[in-house]
Amino acid sequence: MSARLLSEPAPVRREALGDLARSPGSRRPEGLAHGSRPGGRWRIGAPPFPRRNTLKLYENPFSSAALKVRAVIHELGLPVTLITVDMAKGEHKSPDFLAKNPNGKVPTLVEDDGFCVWESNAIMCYLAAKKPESGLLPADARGMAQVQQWLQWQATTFSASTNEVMMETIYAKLFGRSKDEAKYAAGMEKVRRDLAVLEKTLTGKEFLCGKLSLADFSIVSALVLRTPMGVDLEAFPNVKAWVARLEARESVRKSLPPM
Ligand SMILES: N[C@@H](CCC(=O)N[C@@H](CS)C(=O)NCC(=O)O)C(=O)O
Repeated sequence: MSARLLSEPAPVRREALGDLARSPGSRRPEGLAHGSRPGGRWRIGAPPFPRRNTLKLYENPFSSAALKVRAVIHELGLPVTLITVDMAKGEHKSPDFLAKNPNGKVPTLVEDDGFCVWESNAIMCYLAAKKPESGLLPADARGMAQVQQWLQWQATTFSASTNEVMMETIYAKLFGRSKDEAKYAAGMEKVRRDLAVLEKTLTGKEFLCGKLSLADFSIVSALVLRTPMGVDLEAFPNVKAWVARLEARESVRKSLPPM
């Protein structure tokens, strides 16, 4: 968690992530201001930034769980300091980080008074609650239940399917092992099953809950990596259009991993 780690990502991550890795000299996506002082930090949010940020997101640019939180931060225009956790160096298992999140996972949100939240969906809810007028997490019981339904579906169902596929593509490459075709095929079958659920839900709708909500950011985050995962959306036109709609948003574009 230092300036060096952010400006010079560990070579193993750059190499292993192949076409997702940023080339030397390429810049953080537009909108992520590079902190001028050391500390491995990027500040995001609507300028002008307050002199002192109270929110810090410990994350990694290549984490899909962190991507959704970054997108929501941009969408809400909250000033947050991003701190890159170098997972290749095991920083997420350091005593200092485990004190913030005993799971040793990113993303993790920390406030100046020491308040911590982990689990990306919980972090998004916490951030959206700071700006209820955004409507990303409706306050009415039914609206909230529908958004929560999709957040739970993402955490229990879609993340499991997409993780199986990521393990045999992105992570297999990262760890230098060959793809297990049987596991990949089994994972893809589950991803297609889940895409069919999304396809049906999105019939005649712009967003999963009608209006843009946390549900959209949570679920689309895994599909941003569809190309390296080998996921084809041609058979799911509603999903394809919904992904394009979200990827066209500035908040999502600014959150993409460095290419
Ligand atoms: N359910 C968690 C998943 C977090 C997660 O698995 N993060 C990965 C990066 S995408 C991680 O930190 N992995 C490190 C590890 O499991 O040791 C969330 O949504 O925040």
